[in-house]
Amino acid sequence: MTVQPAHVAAPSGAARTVHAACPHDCPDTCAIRVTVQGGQVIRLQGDPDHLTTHGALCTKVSRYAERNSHPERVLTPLKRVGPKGAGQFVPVGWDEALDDIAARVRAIAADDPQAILPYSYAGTMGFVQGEGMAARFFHRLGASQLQRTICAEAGATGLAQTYGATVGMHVQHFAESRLILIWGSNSIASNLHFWTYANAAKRAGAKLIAIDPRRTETAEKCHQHLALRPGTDGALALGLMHELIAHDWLDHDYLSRHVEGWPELRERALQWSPERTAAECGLSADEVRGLARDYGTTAPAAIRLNYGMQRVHGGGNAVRLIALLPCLIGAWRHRAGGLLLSASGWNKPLRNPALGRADLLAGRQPRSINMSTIGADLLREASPDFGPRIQALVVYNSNPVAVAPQSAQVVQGFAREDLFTVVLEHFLTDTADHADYVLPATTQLEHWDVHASYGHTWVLINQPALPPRGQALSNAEIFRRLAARLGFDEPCFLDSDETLARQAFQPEHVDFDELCRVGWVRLPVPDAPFAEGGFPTPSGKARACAPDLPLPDHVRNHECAETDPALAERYPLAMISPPARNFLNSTFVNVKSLRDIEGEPLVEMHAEDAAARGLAEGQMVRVFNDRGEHHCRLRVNGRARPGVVNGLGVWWRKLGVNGTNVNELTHQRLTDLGAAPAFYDCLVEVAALAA
Ligand SMILES: Nc1nc2c(c(=O)[nH]1)N[C@H]1C(S)=C(S)[C@@H](COP(=O)(O)OP(=O)(O)OC[C@H]3O[C@@H](n4cnc5c(=O)[nH]c(N)nc54)[C@H](O)[C@@H]3O)O[C@H]1N2
Ligand SMILES: Nc1nc2c(c(=O)[nH]1)N[C@H]1C(S)=C(S)[C@@H](COP(=O)(O)OP(=O)(O)OC[C@H]3O[C@@H](n4cnc5c(=O)[nH]c(N)nc54)[C@H](O)[C@@H]3O)O[C@H]1N2
Ligand code: SF4
Ligand SMILES: [Mo]
Repeated sequence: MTVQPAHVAAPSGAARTVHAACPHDCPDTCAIRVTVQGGQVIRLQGDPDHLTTHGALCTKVSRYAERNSHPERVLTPLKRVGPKGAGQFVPVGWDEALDDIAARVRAIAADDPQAILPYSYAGTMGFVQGEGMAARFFHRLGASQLQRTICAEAGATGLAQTYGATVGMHVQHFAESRLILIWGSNSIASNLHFWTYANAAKRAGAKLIAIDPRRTETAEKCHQHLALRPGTDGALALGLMHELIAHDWLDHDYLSRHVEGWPELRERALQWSPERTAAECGLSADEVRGLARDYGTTAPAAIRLNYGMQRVHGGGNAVRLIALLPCLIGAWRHRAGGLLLSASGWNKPLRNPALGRADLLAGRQPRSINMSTIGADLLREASPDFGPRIQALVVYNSNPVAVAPQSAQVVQGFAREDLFTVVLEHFLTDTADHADYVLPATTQLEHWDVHASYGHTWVLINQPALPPRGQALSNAEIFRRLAARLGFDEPCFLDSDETLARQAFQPEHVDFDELCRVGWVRLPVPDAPFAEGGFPTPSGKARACAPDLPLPDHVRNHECAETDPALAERYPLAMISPPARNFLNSTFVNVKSLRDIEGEPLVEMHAEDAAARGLAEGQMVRVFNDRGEHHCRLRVNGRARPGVVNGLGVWWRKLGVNGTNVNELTHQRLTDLGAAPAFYDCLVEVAALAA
């Protein structure tokens, strides 16, 4: 039996509740209940019956109805009338917009379909409105492929090299840990439901230690905070190993049976005395020793690693080193010991290739463009190694003009008059402002979807609660209509959104009817998955090194005093730009009640650094380097460590004082593994802004 969407099945006047899922790029992937009456959402709450959601949503998504009914929602297709980037549009009908887009796409594809590039990320993490019908469309077209690296690829690659897949502990078992290292994660802001479990462990007597350059709201609530220099996590992991070896806090049995390459790793770690480690990390040698003692002598010990620490040159190697720590002490033997960075590898094997239909490439192998270098790539001319110049972009579920590194180049690329850009959106974002056509997309309350999580082990359904506002269509429907206009006559282009939802997972693993009835299906993952080894590597062992895998090492930032002293002379401050708590990347920046909590774009600085520059709390400053200049308010609020400034992201450029955000300052150099951006590996200087 299929559960009907509320707006279809509800007798007029009666309240009805549907199962929904939070669509955002957040490890918590909450289960939601939406109650609708008379075409209005009357209640939107975390599902009390879903274990990890336990009835609670974050502040942002509690305001989802406000975002949905926002007066600035795009409700009709819009066609550009002003200059590129000016955000001047007139409403047009769907037929006119889609006919014109199809004609432009057809003309470019006739020459070389690789001149067309899809650009999407995790505005919704849903399988249907993400790479469902869209993937079919671009595969059939033979468009360029997109390397989706902007968030997690350094860490995911490092984790998979070590364990064989992006897998780890169950989030709920952190409640039973005795020691939790919260490493590169502001959990209260960006992993709230993990924090609930960490807090339960704390109440039961566990020790919590935050490893983060910034004194976050999470670090404040831990027993200890180690404010290391950005990009030195690999060194810290090696220094911890040194102490674990020196004091013989090792699980020799686990190491010998379940780890490949331990002798080589041991040799390398022995080069990292507490003093050397401390000097590299900007910590004291006693802090390094104390952390190692806690980690080596407390069981079960768990690490909640998160992506904040891998947005630097050496992010991939650092994840490899940290992921080996639980193997040294045998922490994996207990279900409340080990490490969690990502759980997505538990659901990946259960996904259904019938959803994206890579077979529609029919033997073609289009080039692949890295989304993190979109600024540079939009400006590249045709060449034998690059291929054709990018002539058309179709953007959905992403806001690259705000979120991609080195905005000056990104904006210059999007402003090309000869580039044909289509943006599927809810709002006129910085990216939509640069479109030739903006197409109104449905929201999570208005469409079907299926979700898996990178922070827990359930699959969730999202049933539509409301009819689409205005003329909005789902992403899948927009690509379906474009496919019809381009004459793609394979039957898969007729599949409805609900059919796509059914196809997302292999039916023998996820029973769709149960998914609709209950709201979620739990994946069969063992409680303590690596208690007896059994990593999903060829040997079943965790891998430090192997003939095909070099030993991990500490890799310094692209931009730091040791790597580039001349640059550090001019720009002595390291800038990190982690998320603001009440935004989700650049989503929600236009929701007034949330923007009011965040206030305005700001940069946090240590009191000594402010004094050295004659700067005071609350004044307006320019943050600058060779790439650009960003104006914002200075906060001397005790959250920044010396030598590091924190520019909280990711604001809309057009709401910035000088029409910029922090990405005006970041660069497009990539990480050691995974070809990801190094957002938090960035030198700047700060000065007063002349009145
Ligand atoms: N409220 C909110 N929640 C979010 C998001 C959001 O924008 N807002 N974004 C979502 C997305 S897309 C993601 S990927 C995740 C991101 O969430 P996380 O994976 O937790 O990553 P970040 O928030 O980037 O950074 C986490 C912490 O790492 C610290 N950090 C920065 N550089 C370093 C370093 O070199 N070493 C160490 N040890 N720490 C460092 C930062 O100060 C920050 O406090 O959160 C998701 N959840
Ligand atoms: N300086 C700096 N830059 C960063 C980061 C940082 O920490 N610092 N974080 C990076 C990270 S981790 C990430 S993941 C990226 C995130 O970058 P993006 O994935 O681009 O995320 P958002 O900025 O949230 O933009 C998502 C857009 O998708 C739209 N959207 C949502 N649902 C739908 C839908 O169903 N259909 C359509 N058509 N549109 C929809 C939303 O309205 C929103 O405008 O940013 C990166 N950029
Ligand atoms: S953003 Fe994260 S914490 Fe908030 S509702 Fe969504 S999944 Fe839950
Ligand atoms: Mo992300």
